Amino acid sequence: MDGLEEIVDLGPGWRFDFGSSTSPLANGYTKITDNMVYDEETGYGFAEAADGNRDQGEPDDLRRDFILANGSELMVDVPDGEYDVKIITGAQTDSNDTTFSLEDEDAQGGTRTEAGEFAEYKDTVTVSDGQLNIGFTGSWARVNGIEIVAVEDFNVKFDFGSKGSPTAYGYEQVANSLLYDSEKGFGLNKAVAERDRGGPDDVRRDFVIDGDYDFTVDLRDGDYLLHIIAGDYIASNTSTFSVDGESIGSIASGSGEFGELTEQVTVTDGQLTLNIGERINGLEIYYVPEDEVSVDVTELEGLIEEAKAISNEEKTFTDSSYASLLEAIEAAEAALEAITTEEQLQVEIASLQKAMDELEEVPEPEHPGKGHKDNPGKGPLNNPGKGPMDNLGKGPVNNPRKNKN
Ligand SMILES: [Ca+2]
Ligand SMILES: [Ca+2]
Ligand SMILES: [Ca+2]
Repeated sequence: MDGLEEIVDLGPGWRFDFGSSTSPLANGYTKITDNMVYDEETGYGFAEAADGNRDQGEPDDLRRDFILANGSELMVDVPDGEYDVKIITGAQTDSNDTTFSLEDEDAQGGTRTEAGEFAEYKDTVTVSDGQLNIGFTGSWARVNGIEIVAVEDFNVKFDFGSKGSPTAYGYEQVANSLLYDSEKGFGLNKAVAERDRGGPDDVRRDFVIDGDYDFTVDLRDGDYLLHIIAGDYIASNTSTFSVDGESIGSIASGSGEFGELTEQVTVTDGQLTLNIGERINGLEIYYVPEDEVSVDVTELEGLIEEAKAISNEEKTFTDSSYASLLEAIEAAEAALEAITTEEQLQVEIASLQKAMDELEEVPEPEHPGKGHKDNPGKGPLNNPGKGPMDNLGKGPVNNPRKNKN
């Protein structure tokens, strides 16, 4: 890239462009050369210097240059967690094969590519020792680029349009004739029309269009934010969008205007299918990690168990005070799932404790005869063996273990 070009922020993660110290660096990437040995300060590099590098001039800054990595190991310090790893390998003027392994797992890849072909291998790996280790073998083992992105930072961007128009940097191209196949992992359900208006930018200038069509992308199950861009530089437009048969909204725009729509959706079968009416220019998909509760709720859990162990089978407490306790337990259990701050936790604990403290005992009957009428044999005083304290394991209210989620 030249000195005037703006550095593109490709998002969280590690993106390495392999090559020589003088070959061009792909925008948004970090250079790794063949003799860059790991050091703790940078947190990445080869275990030992690799076999050399080449620059074949084409097809782009990332893939034109590579290092020869047969027998080499790349080390990258990362926080423990799950990572998507993408290995980009190939050569503009030679056939190629590259095999790799992540964290000493089984070798993968190795598909032979011919001159000008490039392979992109993707896998997900768990790192639990603070360092991602990638080993390479193969008669050539060229490494052109590597991308490492935490699963919680997953995102993918699509630029729709004509095959010949430019694809926005950092986006995957979806040409109007690109049909879904499982190897690629995304595509349309049928060929549709396209237009390229030449402006205002690479995402918006071109789009695909049809009255009713699907765009499908393979995704891990989970929640995602969809950010859709639609419009036309020279015409007004109304696009409608739905997922799993349910509308997620529409974008209406005047001539030369572009609208955007952001919606959260849930993927449960490994695939998102977006049904589209009319134009779509761009689509960005961001994974939404499950909210991790950062508050320690152990104290509230303990109090809930304690509260649930209080039985009113023997009518020890007034109906109204016991009903209040049951309500408080229910509220506390719902709060366990929703609490995000220490302050909320203390409010919930105080509220449940109050309901426990305010349990009101039924006064002793004035005439013992009343007890007889009701079946004295089961009364708490007459038959302690069947009293509430000995019955803890049986009723649902008395068995906190079965109610824990
Ligand atoms: Ca490791
Ligand atoms: Ca490269
Ligand atoms: Ca586009």
